[in-house]
Amino acid sequence: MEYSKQYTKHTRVELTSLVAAQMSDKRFQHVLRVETKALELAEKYHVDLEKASIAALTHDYAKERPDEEMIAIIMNSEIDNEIIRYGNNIWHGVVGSRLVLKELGISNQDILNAIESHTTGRSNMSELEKVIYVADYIEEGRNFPVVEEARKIAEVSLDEAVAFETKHTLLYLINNQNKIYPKTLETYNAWVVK
Ligand code: DGI
Ligand code: FE
Ligand code: FE
Repeated sequence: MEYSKQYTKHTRVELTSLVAAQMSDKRFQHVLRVETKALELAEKYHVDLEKASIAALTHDYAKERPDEEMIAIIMNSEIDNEIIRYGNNIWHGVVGSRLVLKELGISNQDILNAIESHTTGRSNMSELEKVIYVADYIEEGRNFPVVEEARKIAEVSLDEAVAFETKHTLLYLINNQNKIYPKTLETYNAWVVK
């Protein structure tokens, strides 16, 4: 894909190299599959393809940063320190959006919000945020029990796909007695409760 230079000074190929340098090849392959799925959803639901590509490529940018560095970034930012109790799964989107701004110079707020909310969702997600949230869940490399059902729903309704993912993520977390981040509940209340 040819980028317009509105959202990043880099070409797509340059951006993929910058992302690849941040992570294992296994995770980078996941990122490329998220981009493929995000472009598919963006086309279907009329979301900007360039923003979808950039957000997908950068969504896990911070995932492999050392815990100590992530904690230091959180402590030195306006982010509520309460998040420190939750671990990398919850940190990497929130810290990632800041690092993508600072290190890659990507400043479009919709893209940064999509990175920030990609793990937990939030109540007021834009169409781009929904695309990234869902693409990350259903990319072709995923193979958990309900993923086929999630893929089918995503072909019909982006909002229903957000609801399905949110409900099943919460069920999974509860079954495993994992700590629930308040934003995950906010997303459940906004998107799943009738
Ligand atoms: O980074 P990825 O592995 O591609 O995927 P992700 O960022 O969507 O999710 C990372 C993990 O975070 C996933 O196993 C589900 C988990 N997660 C989502 N919401 C919560 C959560 N973990 C906890 N403890 N609490 C949550 O509220
Ligand atoms: Fe992630
Ligand atoms: Fe991911």
